[in-house]
This record gives sequence, C-alpha cells and structure tokens, in this order.
Amino acid sequence: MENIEWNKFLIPYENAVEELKVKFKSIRSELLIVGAYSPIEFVVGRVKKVSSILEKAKLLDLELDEVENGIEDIAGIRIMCQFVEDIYTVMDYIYEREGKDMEIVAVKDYITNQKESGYRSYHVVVRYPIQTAFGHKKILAEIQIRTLAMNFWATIEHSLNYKYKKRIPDHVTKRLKKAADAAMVLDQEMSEIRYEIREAQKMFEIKSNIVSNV
Ligand code: 0O2
Repeated sequence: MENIEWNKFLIPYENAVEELKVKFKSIRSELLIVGAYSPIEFVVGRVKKVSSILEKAKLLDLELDEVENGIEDIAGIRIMCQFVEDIYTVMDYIYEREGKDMEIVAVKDYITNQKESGYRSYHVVVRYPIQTAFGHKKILAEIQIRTLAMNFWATIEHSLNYKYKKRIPDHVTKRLKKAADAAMVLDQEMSEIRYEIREAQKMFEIKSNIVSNV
C-alpha cells in the first residue's frame, strides 16, 4: 500500500482514538465537577504505527486485506486508575455503553490471568462506529484499563523489550517478574487503605480550592 492509502486507511482509527479519549476524560471531569470520586486518573491513546501494523500482520500471518479485522489494537486507548477496584467501575461504564456508542467484541482479563511476562491489565476490544468524510465505518479499538502500578511496570517492560528487541536477558526477566509481584502487592496494599486515601485526597482538594479562590 502507498503512503497516501495508509493515511486514508488510518483516518477512522485516528478519529476513534480522539473520540474515545474525549469520552473517558469527560467522565473524569464530570465526576470531579460534582465533587465525586473519579475512578479514572488519566487517559492516553495512540494509533499503531504502519511499521508495527505490518510487523503484527506478519506475525499473525495476515494478508493486508485481513488487517482490519485481524488486528484489534490499531486504535488503542489506555485508561489509568488508582486502585484495582476502579478498573471494574470503568468496566461498568463500558458495559453501560454497550449497544449505544460501542459494542464489546472481547474482554481479556490479564489481572486474574497474569501473563507469563508478569503483565497485568484489563483489555476490552470494542467495535466503534466512525463517521468520516468518506462515509460511515465500524472499526475495532482496544481499551486497556490498568492501575498506575501496572502501568509503571508495563511501560518499563515495554522499553526493555524495545532495547533488547524482545530478547530480554534472563537475569533482567527474573527482576521484572519480581517487580511485577511487588507491583501486585503495592496494588493490594493500596486497595486495603483506599477509603483513607480517598478521604485524604478529598481534604487536599478542598484545601487547594480554598487557596485558589482566595
Ligand atoms: P504496543 O506498542 O503497546 O501497541 P494475545 O494473542 O491475545 O495474547 P494480542 O493479540 O497481541 O495478544 O493482544 P493483547 O493481549 O490484547 O495485547 C496487545 C497489547 O497489550 C500490546 O500491544 C501491549 O500494549 C499490551 N501487552 C500485552 N502483553 C504485554 C506484555 O507482556 N508487556 C507489555 N509491556 N505490554 C503487553 P503491542 O502491539 O505489543 O504493542
């Protein structure tokens, strides 16, 4: 495919990432406006690079015309939460939208079923409708939901994989597994005291608002 064709192919994916980011960021801002707790800390998103799409297509033995349905994360957003419990609240928001502005295609629970690497996260693949200048289209998008601790681990492991071209040395892999265990303990400990933490954050927010209104 020529560059221009790739650019055209990726338009609905770019739009989907932008729209999905806005939708989940809005949930956070709406909750904060009414003084409620937001299970969403922050949201990021990206469209897979053409080189990564081609790499994944090769890995999955896909022809170019199979990429659209065969690769589920060309459009991807990532939602970060403070606590593991928040991930399930975010999932409830997604279930509420099911059949309205998105359809759930698959749910991958790498929290209960931690990956061999140590990776933990909740993935939801959705079919998302997009209106472009060239017409209407439904595309696949992946929503990853994780805690800040899971994100810290995954980001570091991702960079190491990049550095070592997916062949991380054994001694580093062992350390990474230990770090993944530590991140899990961190999540569990934070969950235990989440009501205390939320109260403290609420008090801190009220104090900041008073100061900024002076
Ligand atoms: P990038 O750069 O993040 O886009 P499966 O066959 O279902 O196990 P599949 O089809 O690749 O795997 O989909 P899955 O499991 O939903 O994972 C896709 C994405 O999840 C990855 O995208 C990563 O973002 C993340 N991920 C999955 N496993 C790991 C892991 O062990 N470590 C880290 N750091 N991230 C992981 P890409 O395409 O790999 O890369």
